Amino acid sequence: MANIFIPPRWRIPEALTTPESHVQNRRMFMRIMGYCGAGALAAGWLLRPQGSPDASELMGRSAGPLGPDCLSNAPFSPAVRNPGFAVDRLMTTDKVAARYNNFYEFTATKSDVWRLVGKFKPWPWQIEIAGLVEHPGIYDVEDLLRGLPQEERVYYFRCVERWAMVVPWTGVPLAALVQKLRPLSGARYLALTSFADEQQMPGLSSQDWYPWPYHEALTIEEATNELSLLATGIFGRALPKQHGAPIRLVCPWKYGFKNLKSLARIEFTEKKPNTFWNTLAPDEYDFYGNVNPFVPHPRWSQAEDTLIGTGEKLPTRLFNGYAAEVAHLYPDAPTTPQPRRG
Ligand SMILES: Nc1nc2c(c(=O)[nH]1)N[C@H]1C(S)=C(S)[C@@H](COP(=O)(O)O)O[C@H]1N2
Ligand SMILES: [Mo]
Repeated sequence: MANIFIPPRWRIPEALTTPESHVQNRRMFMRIMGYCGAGALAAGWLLRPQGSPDASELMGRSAGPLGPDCLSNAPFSPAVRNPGFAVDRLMTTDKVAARYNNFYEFTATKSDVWRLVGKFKPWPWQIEIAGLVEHPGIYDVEDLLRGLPQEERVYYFRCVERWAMVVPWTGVPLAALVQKLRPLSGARYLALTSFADEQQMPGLSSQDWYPWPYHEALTIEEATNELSLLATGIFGRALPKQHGAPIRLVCPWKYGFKNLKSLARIEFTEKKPNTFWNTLAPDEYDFYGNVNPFVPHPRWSQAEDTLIGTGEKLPTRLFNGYAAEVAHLYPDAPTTPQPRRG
């Protein structure tokens, strides 16, 4: 009993432990596809050469949210979907997701981000590793990710503004990178910083009241939770620029604002770092940013999600449906309705 080793789910393509809320969907997936079907699907992704035409090009369109201005390349490579991470909701389409974005470095208008990313050059790309870690330095993103396990996961994603989507991300578990970098014993947080260049990102100078560059942070326990992903792709191809090319954070139990895009720097710290939205409006956005239907935003209820694309309304779930994986990190999280503050 004492010595049973349960490997983290990102180490094994077939999950041994699947959260209750995902079990039914996974069974259904298996029933429909069978293992052979799932294998063939995966092989299809693997065999598709990088840079092959995407759907919009095949339809004879060169512009649009998945057109050449929006596409990026490195360091993505296609990976097999891990069926241990599934969502019991209909998938959002790639085009809907690619033209409804929050990326304030370009504009605060969600429907216009994809139109403004043409000058953004997310390659070649370097990431600085700093602070309390054995291997600080400035690395090419390919070198940083080399040897780490890549996989695809379908996650439910929910913005603090209440819109939500269901999308497949490709990436590496952040835990695997943290392990590779070897934090020192004093390290308690990861401070993450986005790329920022006024020449490439028109929103930086037009909204100069924001505390650029965009910055976020996680505790080490959050960063090494099996759900935390550094995504390099979405919908089986490299991240379009508007989704945070070439690499961005995805922590699906947290509101969208924690999911920092176009990652340029990671610092391991002992002290709790400041974060962009918490600095701007501490009463509205706390450090953790965990999805919780029982804690209203001061200006709106957080009890309901609206799926982009379909407009379907769904009850918001505690930790966005990922309580099985993360609830133990937050023993004090409210689980009954709280009065609105502010
Ligand atoms: N650098 C940066 N990262 C960011 C943001 C941003 O404005 N700048 N917006 C955040 C918010 S509020 C959300 S909801 C998600 C949106 O991700 P998506 O556009 O890929 O759906 O990105 C997050 N990451
Ligand atoms: Mo958001």
